[in-house]
Amino acid sequence: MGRFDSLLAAQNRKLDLEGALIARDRVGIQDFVLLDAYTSETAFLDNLKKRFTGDLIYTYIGTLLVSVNPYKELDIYNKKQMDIYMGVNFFELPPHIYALADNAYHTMLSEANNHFILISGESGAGKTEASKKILQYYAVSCPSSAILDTVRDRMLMSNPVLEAFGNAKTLKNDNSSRFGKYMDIQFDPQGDAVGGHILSYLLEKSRVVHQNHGERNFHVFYQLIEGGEEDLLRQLGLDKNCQHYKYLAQGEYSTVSAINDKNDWKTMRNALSVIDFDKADIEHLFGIIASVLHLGNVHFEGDSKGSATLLGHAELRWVSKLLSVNVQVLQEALTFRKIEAKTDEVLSPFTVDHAIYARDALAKAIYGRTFNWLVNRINQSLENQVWRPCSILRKNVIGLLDIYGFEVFHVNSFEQFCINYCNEKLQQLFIQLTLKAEQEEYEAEGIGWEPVQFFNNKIICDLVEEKHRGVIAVLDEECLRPGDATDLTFLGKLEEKMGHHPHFVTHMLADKSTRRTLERGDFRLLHYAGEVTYCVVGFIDKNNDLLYRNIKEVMHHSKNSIVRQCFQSTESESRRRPETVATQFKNSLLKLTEILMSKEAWYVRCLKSNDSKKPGHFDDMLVRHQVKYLGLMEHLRVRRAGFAYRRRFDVFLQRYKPLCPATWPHWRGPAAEGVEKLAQHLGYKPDEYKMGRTKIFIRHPRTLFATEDAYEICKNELATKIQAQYKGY
Ligand code: AOV
Ligand code: MG
Repeated sequence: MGRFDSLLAAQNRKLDLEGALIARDRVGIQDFVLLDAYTSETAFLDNLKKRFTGDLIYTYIGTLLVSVNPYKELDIYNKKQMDIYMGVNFFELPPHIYALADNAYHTMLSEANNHFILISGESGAGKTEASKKILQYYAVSCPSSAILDTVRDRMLMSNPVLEAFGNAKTLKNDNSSRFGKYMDIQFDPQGDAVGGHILSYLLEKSRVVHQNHGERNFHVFYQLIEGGEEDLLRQLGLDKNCQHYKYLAQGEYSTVSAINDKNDWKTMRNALSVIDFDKADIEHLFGIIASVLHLGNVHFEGDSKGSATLLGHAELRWVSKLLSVNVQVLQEALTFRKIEAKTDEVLSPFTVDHAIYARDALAKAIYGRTFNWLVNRINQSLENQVWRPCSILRKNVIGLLDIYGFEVFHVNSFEQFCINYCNEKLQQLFIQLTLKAEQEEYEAEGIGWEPVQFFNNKIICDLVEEKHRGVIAVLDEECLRPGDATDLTFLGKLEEKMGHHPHFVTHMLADKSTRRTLERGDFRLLHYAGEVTYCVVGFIDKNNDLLYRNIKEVMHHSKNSIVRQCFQSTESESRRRPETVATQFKNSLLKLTEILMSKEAWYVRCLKSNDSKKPGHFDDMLVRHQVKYLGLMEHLRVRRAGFAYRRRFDVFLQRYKPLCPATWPHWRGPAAEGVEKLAQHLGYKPDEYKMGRTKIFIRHPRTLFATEDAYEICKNELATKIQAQYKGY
């Protein structure tokens, strides 16, 4: 038995030692790569279901983690489990989100590079839960000290705060993320978590003023009403009944059995203190939340000329008190529009509809901007506060991406269009980094390869975002066109331009069978994850997101410091038209893609087990559909035929050359030949590895782990030898 074989045997013994855990995992196969009938979708689903039924929600495809939402608490997320997974190689234990987190962490440390974990899946599939588990793992398992504890606690506590302000109950998910979140966790070279930074993406702020039946506004409103202390509510002019507030009562669903607003309020309040919000910050923040509720109850009526006048003054007085703005000026801004004439400014009265529009626009703007302020404020508190000599050294990061998942409702609007476009982009990134790049590398390296066919959704991304031609460009053109642009003229332009695109359908172009379900005023996109019919009503307004200038001016003079920061003066004076919402979003996604492309990727693909949130129920059709559109079968085929590990010849040789007398201490020939000598000496079997043009490719991780173990032993032996030599002198 060669040295390598004995190491493999040792490795296997180690696996047996973990017998208890492995035995639990003997349900199904824990890595799809090892599945015999690996090309069969049915076998794939059988394995997934078998494991799910045994409460094993995680399965690997190589290093990709598939997770199926169990809709019940499993006893697998605790300190004991974290300890088991710490520092252990990927395939030595049953699949777990901790294993993925741990391997990303250790690779980051040993290779001193940046990583990100892309968590994807449709709405309610378990992305946010997964991202929280990963963050908890780092918080508990990374080395710690008093100062670092503070950073760690703040990172953890940023979650309840952002969820309170950015999550809401939808028909798909009781705790649905209504914003996108990318969080960098920064580590110093010793592996301590020293800081963090959050980027947030397009909050669905229309929810502040409107919710569909069965849905809720953002959690924080209900938390304040249900959990707020009597004194506080009195100061804010609120009473303890959500039904009294128009912005909360429309969805007719203020209580949800799975949510305890009272407890969540306590958690959120405590989190704000941990993140170091001072008394004034907190007072101003709650003042803003309450002012939005009061604003929703501000009503108007038409006078004899049809101009809007205020119906009752009490609500507006509360708004002006809480936002610290002059009540008359605010009233004027909500009922008149300031028009600039040649030398003068003229006030033109609003109709009731216009006044309601201005009121809602103000509520959305205050809330949306406060959310961005909150993210900035949290970022300040997560800034690296540790100063030690090594803090000026390079830091590495692990980025966590948790964004709103693909969603289809009965009626889909501009928000779903943005959310689904975002998912389309992430799918494109996944395809580029895995299916496409992987296969291109085999080709470039001259590794014999049977190409795997896959659906490339670039065609849909282009349909949405292409310059001058995409849906966003057409929408922007209509938004910026002076004159009579409406949602319907926008639709007309789409029909004209998108005409015969294979992923675009309109009422005009739909054949008879689809026209029945496609109303006038709708267009349909055939997304990678399924078709979605969008209703154009509101597209122009939401994309423009205009706020009247006099309202901005009022807010700019607020004495509430948060409001003032949110409405800077330069903006109210600026005459340049800001970028539209869709274009800003498109650009922010472009930047995100660049950030991610510069890092090494890890993937968690979350699947929704059923549509009714039923614990332990596995809906075959629903899961099959997700497996299909997420491209899991294609990924498996590439993984299965491919190689788990690759390294440049020179890098591989440099690390492992002590393992072979022919390459140690010096190898003077070409690196490729040295690697070949090494591989032969270590007893790699011919089908286990391939020599490319510049890299060695190794099929199974286990081969590499054994090599790595051999290297560790060898390094220790060498160190002992050198020490002994020194002693001899
Ligand atoms: P999402 O983030 O993917 O949807 P969540 O992570 O919020 O979905 O999960 C939805 C719900 O499923 C949670 O509130 C839990 O009740 C349950 N759940 C998810 N993962 C687990 C798990 N590992 N163990 C137990 N229960 C779980 V969205 O934000 O809507 O796209 O936009
Ligand atoms: Mg979420």
